[in-house]
Amino acid sequence: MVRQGYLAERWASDGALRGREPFVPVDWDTALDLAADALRHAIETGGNESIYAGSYGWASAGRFHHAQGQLKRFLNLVGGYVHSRTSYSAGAAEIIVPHILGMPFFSLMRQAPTVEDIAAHTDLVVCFGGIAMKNTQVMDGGLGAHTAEDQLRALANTDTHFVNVSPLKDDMADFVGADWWPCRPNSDVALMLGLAHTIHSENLHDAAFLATYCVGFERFLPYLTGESDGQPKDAEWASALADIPAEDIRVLARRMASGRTLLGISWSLQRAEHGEQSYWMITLLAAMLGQFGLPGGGVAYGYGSVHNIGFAGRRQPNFHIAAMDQGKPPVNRYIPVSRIAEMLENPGGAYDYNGKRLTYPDIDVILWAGGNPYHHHQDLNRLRKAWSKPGTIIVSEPWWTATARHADIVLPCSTALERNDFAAGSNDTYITPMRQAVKPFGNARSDFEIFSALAERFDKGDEFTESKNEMQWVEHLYEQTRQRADSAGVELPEFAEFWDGEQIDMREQLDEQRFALEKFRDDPEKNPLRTPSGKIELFSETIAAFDYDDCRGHPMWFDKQEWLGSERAQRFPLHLVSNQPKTRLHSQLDNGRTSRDAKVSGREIVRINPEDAAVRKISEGDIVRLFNDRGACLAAAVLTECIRPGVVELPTGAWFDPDGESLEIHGNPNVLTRDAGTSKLAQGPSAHSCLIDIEKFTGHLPDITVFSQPATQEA
Ligand SMILES: Nc1nc2c(c(=O)[nH]1)N[C@H]1C(S)=C(S)[C@@H](COP(=O)(O)OP(=O)(O)OC[C@H]3O[C@@H](n4cnc5c(=O)[nH]c(N)nc54)[C@H](O)[C@@H]3O)O[C@H]1N2
Ligand SMILES: Nc1nc2c(c(=O)[nH]1)N[C@H]1C(S)=C(S)[C@@H](COP(=O)(O)OP(=O)(O)OC[C@H]3O[C@@H](n4cnc5c(=O)[nH]c(N)nc54)[C@H](O)[C@@H]3O)O[C@H]1N2
Ligand SMILES: [Mo]
Repeated sequence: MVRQGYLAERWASDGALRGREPFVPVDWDTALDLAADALRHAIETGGNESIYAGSYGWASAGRFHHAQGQLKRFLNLVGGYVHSRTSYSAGAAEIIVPHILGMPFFSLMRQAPTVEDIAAHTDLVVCFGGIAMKNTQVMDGGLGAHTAEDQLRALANTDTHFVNVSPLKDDMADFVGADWWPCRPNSDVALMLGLAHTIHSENLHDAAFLATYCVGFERFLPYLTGESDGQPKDAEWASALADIPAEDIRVLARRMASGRTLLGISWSLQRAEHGEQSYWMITLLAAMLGQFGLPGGGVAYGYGSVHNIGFAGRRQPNFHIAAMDQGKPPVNRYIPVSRIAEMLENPGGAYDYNGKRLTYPDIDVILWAGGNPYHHHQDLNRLRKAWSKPGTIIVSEPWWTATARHADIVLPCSTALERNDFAAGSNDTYITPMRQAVKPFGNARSDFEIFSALAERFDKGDEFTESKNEMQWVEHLYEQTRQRADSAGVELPEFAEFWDGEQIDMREQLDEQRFALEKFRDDPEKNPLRTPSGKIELFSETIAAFDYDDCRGHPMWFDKQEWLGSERAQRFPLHLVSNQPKTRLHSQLDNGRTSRDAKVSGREIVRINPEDAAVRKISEGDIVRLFNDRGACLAAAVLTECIRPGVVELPTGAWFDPDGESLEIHGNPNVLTRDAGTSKLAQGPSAHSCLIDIEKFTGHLPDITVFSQPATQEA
């Protein structure tokens, strides 16, 4: 499908008509020729730096048909593209963690204290952001067995006590029997500081641990005590910010210091303004307790955010599962992934990022495969405007998502069910054959076929395919994996046997790992961390030297633009939690039955405390309008005591369905969320800092349009 105006005028056409003009069906050769022409034009006029293919998104499991992998391999063969760094999931953590703990965030979190260790050793688990069961059914690359609930149930049957620090009670399963601390969203750092203050003032901290394994506690201390700024960060101070009684904070602090304590922190805390601070501060708090590297102690970073953190145990693959080689990127230009709207708005504009001063490229072509920016990005009305600027937008998608609707050239891609492949999660012990279940629908092609055909148009077809077809590639990647496994002492069956069989569990063949922080604790001289000091950096000279006003040399509380304690709350008095949806993965299959059955009057559900509903005369099932100065959307109200007053929850993933310019009618929270970097350090997304108001919707309720095919016009 090609947008009508684009077919007539190519890149000279009006980009503001994206998503508003009919599509014209064309054959594959025409579509691919148009796409190749647009790329060639971009390369000739602005160079490969004018092609953006950051192409963020989850797509589908499968080692070979990895959408971005296919796209990037193709573009690297024709001179490269501007790519994206870090993720929407953990953008802030990915940058701060290497500074303070000297390892990549994703390695750190895979070494979270195990459920078995917690059951055997831990007295108290304090989880900031809970352990939301809804999130544990998911793992990048696919999950072999969904065991998190059973594991957590087993843990709940021990003497371990749980505290759920979250605006939502059901971020912790009922069967866990946790104490619920309904803190104000985004106040966690203040709460952690309050806990730290009690621990320090009552001399309950582990001074030996701080001296041996950490640097910089003494540089942080004057801030904690208030010596440096006149404000002690004591329990009273924390209580006023977090809305948790000061006495509870003191009692919990003492309890934390009296036994084995594990602190959990979900990723959501860093998807917020100054999101870096929560990860730094929890590290500091745990360092004061001195239990890093002890079984069931320290911090579980991202516990419960996806399945395999903590629930994966110590037996994890010690070799890499093979993937299609993406080649060497000829262009080394990138943006922090969530800065896309800003990049499109402001070519040449300068910005700070992790100690660097960078400028935004001038983008002429966007090429997207395997993601849905009209799902994942914040402030979608802003994105929509910025999205009108490039000359050409090409999207490979199986479905008529809002992103496909906002493209010039839509390349219909097959789904995982229509292809042959194999799956293996990133630290899972399973490898699973994915045999084609049905033939591709209509004229759909796989990304491999699409990018092979594009590569041919640049005389790179054979280089792209290496003269292998789908099944040959699948076998090739599996065999490569088998060899790597073999070198690591894991025996996998030959391809034919694997392909005809069920999924394979390697667990029994894998050794129990000893985690990096355990080895560090055993011998910090021999096994230093890869930080400048070799120790845990409670003060970072590196970060301090960046001289950022929104991220200093040690963790601290920053006032925020957007939370219940800010001035803005007088205009928009409700904090919006736009968390991950229960009934789908992001926006995927929102058009499917499971997701649609969970909606009310065809709209996504917004949960609201009965107090907040009563003031606004909102009743159960009412259609309501959520709004702020960035946008507005409709949703169906459900009243619940599970959410603290002043907070509402509208999960992500309802397909963006704008009615004109001012109202989204389906319940997509990203027309409301804030599109700003966490800080100059990480420039991560900050969706979880968002204020809104709600009112009963009394207008005529428009029909959902996003699940039907957009208008087409014959050529
Ligand atoms: N407000 C708010 N926004 C958020 C978040 C939040 O907490 N709050 N969370 C953020 C996070 S953590 C994430 S990870 C993002 C997720 O954002 P995305 O990963 O972009 O969301 P998905 O819906 O998984 O998009 C994947 C798309 O790929 C398509 N697809 C599937 N298989 C294939 C394939 O084989 N080939 C091609 N070409 N396409 C395929 C699917 O149909 C779907 O449209 O959202 C972010 N957005
Ligand atoms: N079912 C399902 N599971 C998923 C996904 C999905 O789309 N669907 N997506 C997966 C992906 S890509 C990711 S990145 C992970 C994300 O994992 P998380 O980031 O952990 O997920 P969220 O659901 O955004 O947030 C978890 C909870 O944190 C709470 N929370 C929000 N803000 C605050 C705060 O300021 N303070 C405190 N204390 N709590 C807060 C919210 O109540 C929310 O329910 O989930 C993964 N799991
Ligand atoms: Mo994510």
